[in-house]
Amino acid sequence: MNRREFLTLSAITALLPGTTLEAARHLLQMNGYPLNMETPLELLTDYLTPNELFFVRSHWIPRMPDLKKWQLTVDGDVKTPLKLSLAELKKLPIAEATCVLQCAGNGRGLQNPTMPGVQWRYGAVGNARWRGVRVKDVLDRAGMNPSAAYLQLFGSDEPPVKVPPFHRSIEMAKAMDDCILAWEMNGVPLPPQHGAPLRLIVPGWAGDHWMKWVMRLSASNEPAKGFYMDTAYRWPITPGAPGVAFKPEEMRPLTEMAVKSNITTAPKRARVGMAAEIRGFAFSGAPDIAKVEISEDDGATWHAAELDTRHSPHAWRLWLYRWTPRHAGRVKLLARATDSHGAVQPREAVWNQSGYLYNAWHSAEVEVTA
Ligand SMILES: Nc1nc2c(c(=O)[nH]1)N[C@H]1C(S)=C(S)[C@@H](COP(=O)(O)O)O[C@H]1N2
Ligand SMILES: [Mo]
Repeated sequence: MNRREFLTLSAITALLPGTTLEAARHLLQMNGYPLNMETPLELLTDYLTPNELFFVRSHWIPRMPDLKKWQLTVDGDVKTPLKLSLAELKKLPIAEATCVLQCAGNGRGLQNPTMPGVQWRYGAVGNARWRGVRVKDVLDRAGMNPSAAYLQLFGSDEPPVKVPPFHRSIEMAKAMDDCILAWEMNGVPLPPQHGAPLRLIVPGWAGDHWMKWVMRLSASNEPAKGFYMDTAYRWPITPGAPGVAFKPEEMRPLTEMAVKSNITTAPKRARVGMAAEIRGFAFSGAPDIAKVEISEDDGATWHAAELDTRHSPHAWRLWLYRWTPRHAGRVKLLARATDSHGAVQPREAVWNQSGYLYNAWHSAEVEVTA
């Protein structure tokens, strides 16, 4: 660990009361500033990802609000603008959901050709239980005007001078449908690096929508503008050959995640006739995973894995494949998931110049001996 990495880890542990340097060291620091850390894939074996292992993606430096003075502002195209303290929010009906949070750029570092941006591999993803209130219950108190088709989201983090702020909006229909403003993550108060005191949960949608450190919601008849809406987080309307650069108008805002499975556990070596366990997780933008399959012949034939009993719409599904190798040699095991809408994980990911939503088949190589 170099001095800069050590200082960053010290800063994280200072932010996180009760977390040891040891725990923070499990995360892989991607760059010194701002804070971007992914989880090693082989540690993503729990149904609920422990908070201290959960990846962190922050564009700019968080400004911790004074909790005594903190209020959520609800304004814009509403009948009654509101300011709500955390205590007032907690009096509304409680909402809970177990959902996957994945950075849109997870897997960017695996794209070919390569592109700039944080070189995430597999671990900018986790699954957590989020607790808070429905956005709908908050907005209903303010009374939306019918023209309010978008909800603009403002966090308290600030960019350095001359770089764009992380301003975002989401469609009002999605906000009202199933979004949650959460103050709890896996049964404990939302940790500072994950957006305390309040963050947005957007089930099924990529992480860029999950605004952290929310301090203001503003109803509007138009989406937010600026770099993080008009240039970043866009997806080609019609896919093109690898390497092609799309113009912003040839792309639309990225919303739902793509169906994906990863292998977290596989032996390096196995014996012919001896059972081995292959494990992993699968998720999609669709509400649930229908099946996960394994191939040992480069996708010619597939065999169903067992899905774990724990599941919930928009949570990930752990799976287990009991594999008994039949022949000696080097075997490449492939995993692919199919979601509840019938979308099947593809051999190759859809090319886009920002490397979003990488979901090509994942493989594990095993040396089988007689
Ligand atoms: N205010 C604010 N919210 C934010 C971000 C940010 O930089 N600022 N990053 C977003 C992105 S791109 C992702 S992937 C998720 C990451 O959430 P996590 O750090 O809790 O894992 O937060 C989102 N919310
Ligand atoms: Mo992200």
